[in-house]
Amino acid sequence: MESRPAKSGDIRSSYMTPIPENQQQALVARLIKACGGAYSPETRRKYFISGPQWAAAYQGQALFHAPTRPTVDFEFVIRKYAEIGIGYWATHDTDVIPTDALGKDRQWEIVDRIQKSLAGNGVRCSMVTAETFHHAVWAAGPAAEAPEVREYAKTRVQNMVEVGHELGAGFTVYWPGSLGYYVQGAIDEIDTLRWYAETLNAACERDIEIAAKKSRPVLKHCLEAKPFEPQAEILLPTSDAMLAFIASGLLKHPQMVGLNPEYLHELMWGAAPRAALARALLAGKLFHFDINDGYRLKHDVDIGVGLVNPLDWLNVLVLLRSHGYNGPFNLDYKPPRTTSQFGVFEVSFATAVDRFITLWEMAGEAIADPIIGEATAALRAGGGTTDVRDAEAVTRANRELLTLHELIAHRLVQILIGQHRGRVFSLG
Ligand code: 3MF
Ligand code: MG
Ligand code: MG
Repeated sequence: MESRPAKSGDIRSSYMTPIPENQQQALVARLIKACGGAYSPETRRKYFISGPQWAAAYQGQALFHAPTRPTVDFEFVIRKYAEIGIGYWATHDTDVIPTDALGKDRQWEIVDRIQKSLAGNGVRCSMVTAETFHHAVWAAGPAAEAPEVREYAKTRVQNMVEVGHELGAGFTVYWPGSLGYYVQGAIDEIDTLRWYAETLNAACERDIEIAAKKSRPVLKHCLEAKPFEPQAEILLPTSDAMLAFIASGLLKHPQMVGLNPEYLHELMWGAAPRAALARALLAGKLFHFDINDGYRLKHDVDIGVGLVNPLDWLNVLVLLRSHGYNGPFNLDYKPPRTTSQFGVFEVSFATAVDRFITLWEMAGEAIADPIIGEATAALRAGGGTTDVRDAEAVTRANRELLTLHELIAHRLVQILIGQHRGRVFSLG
């Protein structure tokens, strides 16, 4: 490519001649190939990574943003996921079934088409979720005061349990996004939470019935918390709030209900996602995990995994690998508005999967690293002292060992940037 001369003294201002529209995809394809480090579709399929219908079909719209990409259907998304090597697919009911067709014959015709599309591409449905936040019927939330709204909510979650069994899913997720309020004092929090529990109870009971009929295991019912959006105040804003809700006595089948934490949803309120995940693991409730990235105390920016906080992500995966998490990693992010429809699959999903795999394998390296291993063992051995009632003696016994905390953190950065394998940087 012919370059125009750079402005003096600034190598970054060197720019190319315009690239005609019909050459842009080739440029993107050539540069993403030049990046290297891509895994084969066969390798990618070895991981329990799921691609949501809504993430791939996201058109770049938001409150202040018009769409930047065309609509795409599930046949297209499933085929593209298969080509990349994303072996699992997840969907909301209304991502694929129009609201007025839910529960009707038209729904089952669509489900049949989905089954054909999945089978034809060797992709499996891992998770289904009822959308209880977007349609006007949810204006006052899925557990509104009016009984007919709540009865309708029950039919929606029960219908999705049925669709999930039909599609062979193992998980169903609930993001009660609109369970909350904008203005103060109009709704009763306790009644609302009771009513929401009734909806989950209805879903679990229908699940038990269908699973018995179909000789399938019951689904894993996963609650997903988000601290802000779309309500101003949210009744179950964090994964911890949801753990308390599961244990509150309101659920008839609490053993069927666990969590689908989302990395960014925890980060958004200022939590350490790793600690939130640890608490879910301790409670035996880490069923499903939405993976993405973003910033603390900002809105739900849904950036691709590892693009903002790769070091934290490495540590998250060390935690999950060390403690045997074996559920799905669901790519719940939004390809940026600047990414074209071509880019969504060529760049956005392919690289999200590859960053995840790289970080997962790196986490294996961190777990096996002899330096981290020895440092951790030394910290756990302590210095040894005879009088454990003597604060000064206990402090002295550990004083030098505690430097290992920072040494371990340094080693993890070395692993992240490849220095543990001898990557060196010129001092120029
Ligand atoms: C919103 C979300 C949701 C949930 C989904 C349930 C649209 O911030 O994260 O994605 O994940 O509704 O799976
Ligand atoms: Mg989200
Ligand atoms: Mg999510």
